[in-house]
Amino acid sequence: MELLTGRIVKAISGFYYVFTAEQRVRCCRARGVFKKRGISPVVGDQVEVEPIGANEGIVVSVAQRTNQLVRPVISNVDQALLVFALVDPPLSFFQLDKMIAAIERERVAIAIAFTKGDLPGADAVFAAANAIYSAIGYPVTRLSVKQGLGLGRTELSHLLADKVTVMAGQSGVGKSTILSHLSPESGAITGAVGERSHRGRHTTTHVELFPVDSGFLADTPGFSQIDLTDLELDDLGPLFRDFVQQAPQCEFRGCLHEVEQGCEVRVAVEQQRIVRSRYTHYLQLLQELKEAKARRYS
Ligand SMILES: Nc1nc2c(ncn2[C@@H]2O[C@H](COP(=O)(O)OP(=O)(O)OP(=O)(O)O)[C@@H](O)[C@H]2O)c(=O)[nH]1
Ligand SMILES: [Mg+2]
Ligand SMILES: [Zn+2]
Repeated sequence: MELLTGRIVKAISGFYYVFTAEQRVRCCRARGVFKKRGISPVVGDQVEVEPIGANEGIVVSVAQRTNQLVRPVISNVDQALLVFALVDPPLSFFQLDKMIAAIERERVAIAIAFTKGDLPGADAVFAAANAIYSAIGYPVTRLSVKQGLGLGRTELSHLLADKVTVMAGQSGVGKSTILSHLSPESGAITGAVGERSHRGRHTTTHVELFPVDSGFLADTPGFSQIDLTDLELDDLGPLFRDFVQQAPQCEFRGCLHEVEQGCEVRVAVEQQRIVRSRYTHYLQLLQELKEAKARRYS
């Protein structure tokens, strides 16, 4: 029998929903041999399916993964789309820098979408944010789902083409709105309080990929609860890409960029090659790490 290639888009209680080359979803079981070998297919896996009838099948092989995230459980992630509202809720540059560090830690590429570009006050916030993050090298887009801004072929769609993208962002920033716009069949609920309340015990790890153009997009509730406190102190700096770019010398000597003599990061901040808010947020996160360690060992 002819095998079909596909990607697992949803996994619930031993059922794998595979979006196949036929451009539709088949509900599949996994071949028993996986369990014996300790392989458990996950969302994002590229698989081969032996079709059964029109809508079902058996997963017979799983391709080697390029990466695998733990929270949420998903493999082969090409990029994270950090979704932050410009206003309502007001943009927190600290939360953004924290999330960037957390995703850098997973070695997943980052793009940033600033939403609610139609609301009063959005212009100035976007100008400030765009100046900072574009300069560091992160792709930045400005969206307004209300005005249909930024969602066209050349903008967000372009960023998502051919990639597996997971969205991360706080509640109420417009993630589900983006998803329902790009994938009306996703049935994403917007404006409602997220996943947690209305589903069963699968909610915290539940993640689903939706086909958008030639790629896949996931709305991930769990991704927003980021915790960096298990990092070693000197592993924080390298997660700030601008520090590494502007002050590579600091990396060699394990500098924490606090009070050290000859710290190149601090020189770069003074010379405005590193944005001061990024440095301030780094120090704030470093402080959080120190306090967490103190608690752990006390
Ligand atoms: N003015 C304006 N409102 C928006 C825009 N995008 C989303 N909203 C509104 O913001 C609210 C929250 O949007 P959601 O898409 O549900 O937010 P979410 O990120 O999915 O939130 P959670 O599911 O709780 O994590 C809704 O009332 C949307 O209508 C936008 O571009 N402009
Ligand atoms: Mg939502
Ligand atoms: Zn330094």
